[in-house]
Amino acid sequence: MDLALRLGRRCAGLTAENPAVGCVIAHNISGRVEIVGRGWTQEGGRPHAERVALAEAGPLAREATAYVTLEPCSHTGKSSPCADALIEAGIARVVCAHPDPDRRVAGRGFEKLRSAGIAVDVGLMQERAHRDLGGFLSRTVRYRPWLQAKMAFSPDGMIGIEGQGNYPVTGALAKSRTYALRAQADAILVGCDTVLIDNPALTVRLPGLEARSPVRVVLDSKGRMPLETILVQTAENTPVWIVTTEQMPRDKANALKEKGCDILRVDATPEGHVNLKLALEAMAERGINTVFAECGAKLADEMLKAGLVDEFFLYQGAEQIGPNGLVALDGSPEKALFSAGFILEENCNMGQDKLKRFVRPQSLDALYGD
Ligand code: AOF
Ligand code: ZN
Repeated sequence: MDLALRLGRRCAGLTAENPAVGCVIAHNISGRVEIVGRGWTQEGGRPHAERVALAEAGPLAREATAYVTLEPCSHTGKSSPCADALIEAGIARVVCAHPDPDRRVAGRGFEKLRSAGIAVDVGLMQERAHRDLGGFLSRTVRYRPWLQAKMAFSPDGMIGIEGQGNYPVTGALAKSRTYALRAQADAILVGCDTVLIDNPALTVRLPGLEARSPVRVVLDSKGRMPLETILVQTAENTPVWIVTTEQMPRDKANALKEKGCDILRVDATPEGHVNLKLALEAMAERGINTVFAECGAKLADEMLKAGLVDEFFLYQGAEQIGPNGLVALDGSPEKALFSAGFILEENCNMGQDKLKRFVRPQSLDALYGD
């Protein structure tokens, strides 16, 4: 199952709206356990993991055990059910980490297998599967994506210097880690202020992973997004969605569409901002499971206050910025996170910098549904 989970992670960020599932088929050949098939959900979500593993195992799947990170599907969607494929291949036992809450499956996968005489065990390494499949579970159970937020702070609680654009709070290793996180998400999210100040590309610039840049989403309530930005200029290559409100003028929306951007309109808050919850729901409707938000001060504050952040990547640079710096989260991000109910889950050094990863246990619990 550990291997199946790792195989599943290979396609994180490539399968939405489908989950990134892993599958290992192991055969007991004269007392020696041998792996005869390995599979993971393919790019775009199909074929499913089980099909890939079964294809590799061929006739050796007969009497073998299949380890799958998610309940095999039982519905005829864009392909026939994986449960049927496992039965037809003669699998003797299925060990599964996590049930599938998708209404079309929801236990029927296990039922199908059991009524064909297959032994089914559920729950092995479930907690890890719960995290790995968090995005899919979140969209399926909560109708919104799993929201990861990222911010970089100096030791004195600043995120940059006014008027100095993209201020390098952290170094090269932190940047690589951010690229990797971008690659594993289904969408990157920023506020329009970040675009106006930094003019970012928001792509994955790691050797060999350039093609894994997910859709880039900008929250732009009033339609301030300039046409000359890198994002708009590259929208034909890597998609750009602009989430806005009725306040974006029609001609501005048309000009952005002409450049290849998609416009999603949602209701505004009484203050005239994009309603964040509705923005996330609109993204989920388009099949986005996991969102990686690269926050400026305003977006971080609003998202935390709305209780929408599930996981927080807090980068800490080595150098003080001093009294002229831009303060965010009152200059005490950890305090803000702890008081919002987050716990510290990972703490590592990246050269001179530190990365602390926080999660909200409440968010993980919510993925089980009612
Ligand atoms: C599996 N193995 O590798 C994945 C599964 O639209 P379809 O037909 O591809 O079905 C999508 C649903 O199938 C999805 O919502 C989830 O319930 C399940 N995904 N199931 O057996 C896999 N990716
Ligand atoms: Zn399937």
